[in-house]
Amino acid sequence: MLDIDLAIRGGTVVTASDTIRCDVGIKNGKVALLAETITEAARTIDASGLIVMPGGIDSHVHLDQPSGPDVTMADGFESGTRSAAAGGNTTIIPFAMQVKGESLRACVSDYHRKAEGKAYIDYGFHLVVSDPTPTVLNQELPALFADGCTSFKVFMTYDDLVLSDRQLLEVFDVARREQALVMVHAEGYDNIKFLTERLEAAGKTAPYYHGPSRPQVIEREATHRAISHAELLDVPIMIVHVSGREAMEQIRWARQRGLKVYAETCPQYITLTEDDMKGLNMDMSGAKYVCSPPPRDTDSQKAIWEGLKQGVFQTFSSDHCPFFYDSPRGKLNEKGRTSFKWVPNGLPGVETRMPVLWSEGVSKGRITMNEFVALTSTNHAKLYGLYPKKGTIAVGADADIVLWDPNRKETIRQEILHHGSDYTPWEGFAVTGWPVMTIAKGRTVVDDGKVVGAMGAGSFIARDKSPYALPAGA
Ligand code: DUC
Ligand code: ZN
Ligand code: ZN
Repeated sequence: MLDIDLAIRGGTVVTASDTIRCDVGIKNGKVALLAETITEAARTIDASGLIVMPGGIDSHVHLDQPSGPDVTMADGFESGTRSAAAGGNTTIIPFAMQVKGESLRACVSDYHRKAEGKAYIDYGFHLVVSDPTPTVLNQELPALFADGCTSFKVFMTYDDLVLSDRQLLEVFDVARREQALVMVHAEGYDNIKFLTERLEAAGKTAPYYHGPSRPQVIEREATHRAISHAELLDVPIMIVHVSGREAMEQIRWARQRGLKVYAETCPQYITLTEDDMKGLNMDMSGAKYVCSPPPRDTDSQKAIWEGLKQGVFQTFSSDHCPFFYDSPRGKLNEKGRTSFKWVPNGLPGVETRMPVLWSEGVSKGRITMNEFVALTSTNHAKLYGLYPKKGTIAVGADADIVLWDPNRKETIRQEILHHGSDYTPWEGFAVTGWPVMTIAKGRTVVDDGKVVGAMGAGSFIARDKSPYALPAGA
């Protein structure tokens, strides 16, 4: 006798590969039994009419990140994981961002302190390498990979983060040697700086001009450059937050050459356009939509959908990077009011990622339910060393599950969300399909919008080395 703690009964279980009518039995926080009917359990949840899916894994989230002297991030680990859980997620992977001149190890210890006892759901850390000193490259990175932070991000832009081509090669080389997965922010520093100065000289400083300061050609050039560096060293890379057709063409080209180039896109690139940054007649409200790369146009949205359907993208992440709008420490900081250049880049979206993709993708017939699970959960687990502990519903896996009502209609509004920001870019956006219960390690965290889980129940997950980070010629 198995002594099941919890049975989820009557639902349709959907994984990345299967759609099955069965009950799910949970014991000690893990899936213990899948059966046509489970009759005996200490507790039962009726999931009739609902879809039972692996909880979302959002592998691109920023929390409690240093954002310069004038700006504070709107979410730490408490509100960030609460909001994530309310949006159907059971794991997130935020970034531990090295500030230039700091030890990366000290930075990770600092993030452990920030997260300890605060999280409602499990979390890992990607590293951000902004200062690849010999100590970072030869000692700190290998030690941190061994501690379970098995992926890192590099930036090709931003004064405080940009790496030179030589530095990119140095860190790619370490990634290859250590089997770590590299995530690349592909936008070129000099190109953006050049256009920004031109725009400012012409008095074009409203938030709207954030878009023209970094057109697709800049993303395309950097994507190509990153791919070329990766080819030179035979190291797999993940191009994050791809915004449109031009970068996608580079990714397709790379794959045709046999290169291991993975790609991620985000809700902003299927639902927003650069016109959102105009706000109301070029007022500051366009700042709410300032993120990088910027949202493009409707043709780019069409391209991203092609990519989602054709497998160009492995992951659909939120790039949750939450700032306040109406705050002197947010989008409307004093300098931000003088130029788009000072408006912090990023949008809150960890809670709306899954409803937006379900509604626009599954409900509108563009992708299947199984593709939805792959894009929001399973592929994140596989790429980032969490599979099969997470990212699927199978015997032995963590009981990280979302119960989803495919027919529920909601209108996204700030007042129903659980994040720390004072706005959502999707205010008034109507969706069909909504998470009605989030279960993490067998415990209910969110029940119909109400947070019932315990702060601190989520823990740090040391991730395995990614099998997807093995060189093509290994
Ligand atoms: N890149 C991100 O990944 N998030 C927010 C800002 C940025 O440039
Ligand atoms: Zn980025
Ligand atoms: Zn990001």
